[in-house]
Amino acid sequence: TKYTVGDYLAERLAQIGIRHHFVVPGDYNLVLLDKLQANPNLTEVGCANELNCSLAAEGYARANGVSACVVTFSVGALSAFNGTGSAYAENLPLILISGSPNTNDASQFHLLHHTLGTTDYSYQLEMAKKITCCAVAVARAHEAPRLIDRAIRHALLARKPCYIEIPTNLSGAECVRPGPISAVTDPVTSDKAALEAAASCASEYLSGKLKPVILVGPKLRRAGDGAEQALIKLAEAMGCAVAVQPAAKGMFPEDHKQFVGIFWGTVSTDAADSIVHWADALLCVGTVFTDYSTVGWTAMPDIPLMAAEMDHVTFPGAHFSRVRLGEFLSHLATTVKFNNSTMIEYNRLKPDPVLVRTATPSDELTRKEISRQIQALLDSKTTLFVETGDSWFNGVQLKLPPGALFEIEMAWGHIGWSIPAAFGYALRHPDRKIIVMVGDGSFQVTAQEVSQMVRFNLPITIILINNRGYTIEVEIHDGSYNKIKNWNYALLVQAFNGEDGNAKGLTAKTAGELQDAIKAAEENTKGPTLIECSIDQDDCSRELITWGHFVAAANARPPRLPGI
Ligand code: TPP
Repeated sequence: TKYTVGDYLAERLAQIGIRHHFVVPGDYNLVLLDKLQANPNLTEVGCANELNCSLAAEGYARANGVSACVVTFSVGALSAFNGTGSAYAENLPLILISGSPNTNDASQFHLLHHTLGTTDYSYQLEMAKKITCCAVAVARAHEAPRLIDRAIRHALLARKPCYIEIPTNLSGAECVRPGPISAVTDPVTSDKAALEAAASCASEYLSGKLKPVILVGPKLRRAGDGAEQALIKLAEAMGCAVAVQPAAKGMFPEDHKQFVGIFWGTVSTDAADSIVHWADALLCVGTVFTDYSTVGWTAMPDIPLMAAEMDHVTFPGAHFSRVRLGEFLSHLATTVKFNNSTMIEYNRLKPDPVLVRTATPSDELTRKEISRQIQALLDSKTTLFVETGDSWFNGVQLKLPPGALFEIEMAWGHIGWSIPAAFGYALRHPDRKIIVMVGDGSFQVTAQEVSQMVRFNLPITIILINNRGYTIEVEIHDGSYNKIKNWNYALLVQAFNGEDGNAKGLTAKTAGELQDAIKAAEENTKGPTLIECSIDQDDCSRELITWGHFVAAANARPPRLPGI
């Protein structure tokens, strides 16, 4: 049988470690889907719509390091651009693949379905260029190997999404077999001289300071190349305090004696902000400073920063390109001087652990009691997904036991992300105990994807916190638009069962009901369990309110007009 463009793409996806590809079919991609299906190493995963499909692939990339999302032209791809944007912002190599019109149609000036009704079919590629690190459109079958390899290699190296467009009449067209996969996957290593220079510059800079602190950001894990392990070695060699940005929670072990909490300005945990602001040198490792992570710019550190990034390091007064993060951290660990002054200070000012009151079973359910019960659920096999909303603040305050993982989409911040993302993640890590904390408003955006959790028998626990509306937005800027229609969420997820599913929907209005529901969720090993937790509309975290006020103030800065 002949070897085709579709076979080539399938083989490359399998070779880079993709085991599941997320799809929504459409006539422009059907032949391609057949080819992908024919590869024994790939399992096709259908999604309810392309937004969810792209977010499921986004979650799969978190678990697997790389993912693929296959959609049809325009009606599919334009929706999948949203999850692709997330992958860009969150530094995840998601390969977006779209079918496209027959190659004869453009030159014949045909009008086609699923298009804008003009005869220009390049717009989707042009749009994709803005939200991926490499966008290619195959126009002739013999170009496919070169273009597919180029897009995938760019994505893997940059840790960003890429885009591959394949016309409907080319997926089955004849094509050569792939060459060695190392040409696509081999990492770029550091420039030796730049690495040496960067490490000695860093040691020298740090030795001239009295109070160094390490601040960890979300790009640490995304960098791969052993950077997380290397950071622990470096931290131990330095002996200093290690604070973690909220989007990097779990990337430095929370039971490590040098962990000083989540640095999130005035809403930090364990007083991490007091030690970060006391520092006279801040080694920022893969950090991302946004209006959200700096609490409306109120917590932007005001000393010069040393930034170690995925492929370069920048210090006050120096810059080194092509220095890989893992290699840099490992190298620096061997040259740096021990200085634990910030740990000594931190141990003096560290707040005492807060005693959490256990509610009695008949007590009305509160946010604090929900957190207390979720805390008890976390173990070394847990991955906790926290959705945009008060779930961010409640999730960030939980203590992660060794081995527990934490997922948050703080840069893109798409409400509804957690449901499809947790689904995609669970397919790759069926052995992990996956818990999702999500608000009612967010859940309404992507609720359909619970039906895939049912279809694939995934025992995900969804803690849906129903506070009757968009509370986080109430704190930033209130209006009638923050009220939403209430649903019967427990009944809804059971509707997804159809005739053969194992989804359970439960409700909890008291502490005892939540305890029972969690027990039932643990017993339901064949499908998802959603627990609708009803709490008072005004029951939200102090952190959300404080953060919301500062973010609102940053949003409301008046325009600065030049020179008038
Ligand atoms: N649309 C998208 C796709 N993403 C967004 N982040 C927003 C709109 C703006 N937004 C941010 S949070 C939020 C909205 C609409 C409400 C979240 O409400 P809910 O999930 O109920 O969480 P709560 O704040 O009540 O904890």
